[in-house]
Amino acid sequence: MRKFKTLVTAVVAVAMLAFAGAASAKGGHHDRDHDGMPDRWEQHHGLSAKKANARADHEGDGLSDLGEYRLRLDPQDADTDDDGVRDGAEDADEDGATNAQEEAAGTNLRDPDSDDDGVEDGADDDDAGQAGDVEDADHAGESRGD
Ligand SMILES: [Ca+2]
Ligand SMILES: [Ca+2]
Ligand SMILES: [Ca+2]
Ligand SMILES: [Ca+2]
Repeated sequence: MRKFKTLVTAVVAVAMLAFAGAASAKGGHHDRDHDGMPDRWEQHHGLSAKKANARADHEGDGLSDLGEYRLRLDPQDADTDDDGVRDGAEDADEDGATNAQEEAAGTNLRDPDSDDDGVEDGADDDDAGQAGDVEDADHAGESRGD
Protein backbone atom coordinates (compact mmCIF):
# COMPACT_ATOMS: atom_id res chain seq x y z
CA MET A 1 0.00 0.00 0.00
CA ARG A 2 2.83 2.31 0.76
CA LYS A 3 4.26 1.69 -2.66
CA PHE A 4 0.95 2.60 -4.23
CA LYS A 5 0.83 5.90 -2.35
CA THR A 6 4.32 6.75 -3.48
CA LEU A 7 3.37 5.97 -7.05
CA VAL A 8 0.28 8.20 -6.87
CA THR A 9 2.32 11.02 -5.41
CA ALA A 10 4.87 10.67 -8.20
CA VAL A 11 2.18 10.68 -10.89
CA VAL A 12 0.54 13.76 -9.41
CA ALA A 13 3.91 15.52 -9.22
CA VAL A 14 4.68 14.74 -12.87
CA ALA A 15 1.22 15.91 -13.93
CA MET A 16 1.67 19.18 -12.05
CA LEU A 17 5.06 19.75 -13.63
CA ALA A 18 3.61 19.15 -17.09
CA PHE A 19 0.77 21.57 -16.37
CA ALA A 20 3.12 24.25 -15.10
CA GLY A 21 5.28 23.83 -18.18
CA ALA A 22 2.33 24.15 -20.53
CA ALA A 23 1.05 27.22 -18.70
CA SER A 24 4.34 29.04 -18.83
CA ALA A 25 4.98 28.19 -22.47
CA LYS A 26 1.57 29.51 -23.45
CA GLY A 27 2.14 33.23 -22.97
CA GLY A 28 5.59 33.36 -24.49
CA HIS A 29 6.82 35.20 -21.40
CA HIS A 30 6.14 34.91 -17.70
CA ASP A 31 3.73 37.37 -16.17
CA ARG A 32 2.87 35.78 -12.87
CA ASP A 33 0.72 38.63 -11.62
CA HIS A 34 -1.04 39.08 -14.98
CA ASP A 35 -0.64 42.84 -14.97
CA GLY A 36 0.65 43.03 -18.53
CA MET A 37 4.26 43.52 -17.50
CA PRO A 38 6.56 40.47 -17.82
CA ASP A 39 8.30 39.23 -14.66
CA ARG A 40 11.72 39.86 -16.14
CA TRP A 41 10.99 43.49 -16.92
CA GLU A 42 9.44 44.08 -13.49
CA GLN A 43 12.35 42.45 -11.71
CA HIS A 44 14.86 44.32 -13.81
CA HIS A 45 13.28 47.62 -12.79
CA GLY A 46 12.76 46.69 -9.14
CA LEU A 47 8.99 46.25 -9.34
CA SER A 48 7.03 43.40 -7.78
CA ALA A 49 6.41 40.53 -10.20
CA LYS A 50 4.00 38.94 -7.73
CA LYS A 51 1.64 41.84 -7.24
CA ALA A 52 -0.48 43.27 -10.06
CA ASN A 53 0.76 46.84 -10.06
CA ALA A 54 0.14 48.06 -13.60
CA ARG A 55 -1.52 51.25 -12.38
CA ALA A 56 1.21 52.20 -9.98
CA ASP A 57 3.31 55.21 -10.89
CA HIS A 58 6.55 54.45 -9.14
CA GLU A 59 8.45 57.69 -9.60
CA GLY A 60 5.37 59.90 -9.90
CA ASP A 61 6.02 61.19 -13.42
CA GLY A 62 2.36 60.90 -14.41
CA LEU A 63 2.84 57.72 -16.44
CA SER A 64 1.84 54.34 -14.98
CA ASP A 65 4.33 51.50 -14.73
CA LEU A 66 2.43 49.66 -17.46
CA GLY A 67 2.67 52.73 -19.68
CA GLU A 68 6.40 52.85 -19.04
CA TYR A 69 6.66 49.21 -20.09
CA ARG A 70 4.67 49.80 -23.26
CA LEU A 71 6.93 52.68 -24.22
CA ARG A 72 10.07 50.86 -23.06
CA LEU A 73 10.82 53.60 -20.54
CA ASP A 74 12.38 53.35 -17.09
CA PRO A 75 9.69 53.20 -14.36
CA GLN A 76 12.27 54.38 -11.84
CA ASP A 77 13.27 57.44 -13.86
CA ALA A 78 10.78 60.31 -14.13
CA ASP A 79 12.60 61.62 -17.20
CA THR A 80 13.94 58.57 -18.98
CA ASP A 81 15.51 60.43 -21.90
CA ASP A 82 16.79 63.31 -19.74
CA ASP A 83 15.39 66.01 -21.98
CA GLY A 84 13.76 67.92 -19.13
CA VAL A 85 10.25 66.66 -19.95
CA ARG A 86 8.80 64.08 -17.56
CA ASP A 87 7.72 60.75 -19.06
CA GLY A 88 4.04 61.51 -18.41
CA ALA A 89 4.32 64.86 -20.18
CA GLU A 90 6.04 63.40 -23.23
CA ASP A 91 4.00 62.69 -26.34
CA ALA A 92 5.43 59.39 -27.57
CA ASP A 93 3.32 59.08 -30.71
CA GLU A 94 3.24 62.84 -31.41
CA ASP A 95 -0.53 63.02 -31.68
CA GLY A 96 -0.96 66.14 -29.56
CA ALA A 97 -1.98 64.26 -26.38
CA THR A 98 0.64 63.60 -23.72
CA ASN A 99 1.28 60.09 -22.45
CA ALA A 100 -0.52 60.93 -19.19
CA GLN A 101 -3.50 62.35 -21.07
CA GLU A 102 -3.69 59.25 -23.25
CA GLU A 103 -3.66 56.97 -20.22
CA ALA A 104 -6.45 58.99 -18.63
CA ALA A 105 -8.45 58.83 -21.85
CA GLY A 106 -7.70 55.15 -22.44
CA THR A 107 -6.18 55.78 -25.86
CA ASN A 108 -3.13 54.08 -27.32
CA LEU A 109 0.20 55.61 -26.28
CA ARG A 110 1.80 54.31 -29.45
CA ASP A 111 -0.94 55.03 -31.97
CA PRO A 112 -1.59 58.65 -33.02
CA ASP A 113 -5.15 57.74 -34.04
CA SER A 114 -6.38 55.09 -31.62
CA ASP A 115 -9.92 54.83 -32.96
CA ASP A 116 -8.87 55.11 -36.61
CA ASP A 117 -11.36 57.86 -37.36
CA GLY A 118 -8.79 59.99 -39.16
CA VAL A 119 -8.53 62.44 -36.25
CA GLU A 120 -5.42 62.29 -34.10
CA ASP A 121 -5.95 61.44 -30.44
CA GLY A 122 -4.87 64.91 -29.32
CA ALA A 123 -7.69 66.47 -31.33
CA ASP A 124 -10.23 63.76 -30.50
CA ASP A 125 -13.04 64.17 -27.96
CA ASP A 126 -11.93 62.07 -25.08
CA ASP A 127 -8.44 63.39 -24.81
CA ALA A 128 -7.42 66.80 -23.55
CA GLY A 129 -10.39 68.79 -24.75
CA GLN A 130 -8.03 70.93 -26.73
CA ALA A 131 -8.92 73.83 -28.97
CA GLY A 132 -9.99 72.91 -32.47
CA ASP A 133 -11.93 69.88 -31.26
CA VAL A 134 -14.79 69.54 -33.71
CA GLU A 135 -15.39 65.83 -33.43
CA ASP A 136 -18.54 65.88 -31.33
CA ALA A 137 -20.95 64.97 -34.11
CA ASP A 138 -18.67 62.19 -35.22
CA HIS A 139 -18.78 60.52 -31.84
CA ALA A 140 -22.44 60.92 -31.06
CA GLY A 141 -23.91 57.52 -30.29
CA GLU A 142 -20.64 55.81 -30.99
CA SER A 143 -19.28 53.46 -28.40
CA ARG A 144 -15.55 53.36 -28.17
CA GLY A 145 -14.13 49.88 -28.23
CA ASP A 146 -11.72 50.04 -25.38
CA1 LIG B 1 3.74 41.20 -14.22
CA1 LIG C 1 5.97 56.43 -13.94
CA1 LIG D 1 11.81 63.06 -21.06
CA1 LIG E 1 -2.19 58.08 -29.15
